[in-house]
Amino acid sequence: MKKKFLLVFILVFLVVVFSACGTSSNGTTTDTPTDSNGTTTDTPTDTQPQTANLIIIENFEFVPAVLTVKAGDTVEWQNNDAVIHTVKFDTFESPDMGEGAIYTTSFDTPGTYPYICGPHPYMEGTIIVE
Ligand SMILES: [Cu+2]
Repeated sequence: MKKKFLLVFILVFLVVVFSACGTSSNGTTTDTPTDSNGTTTDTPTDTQPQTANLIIIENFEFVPAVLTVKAGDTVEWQNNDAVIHTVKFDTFESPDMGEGAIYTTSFDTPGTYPYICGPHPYMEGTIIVE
């Protein structure tokens, strides 16, 4: 009885020792370089109210060239070019817009409002107010 107990004890001891060796050798070889990819997503859009009616001025173009809005809506132009652009309608024109400048105006009356850029009249856009 005592001998059998001792044998079982030794067996259990050996199993524990071997399994411990096995896990330690496995655990030290696993590297996970995926952390650097997952930590770069920042969304700084919370600080500024989002305008759906945004027109980007880029490469001497209004994008989108034609924008349809609802009466009373605000429209925003953002100049991403390094040169000065303006937003020029028949009855009014924005101030000179340098790089990064934003011009905002609203449209209360339904209609079709074509516009150009003052310094570059070949730049054309249209606001359709419904
Ligand atoms: Cu221009």
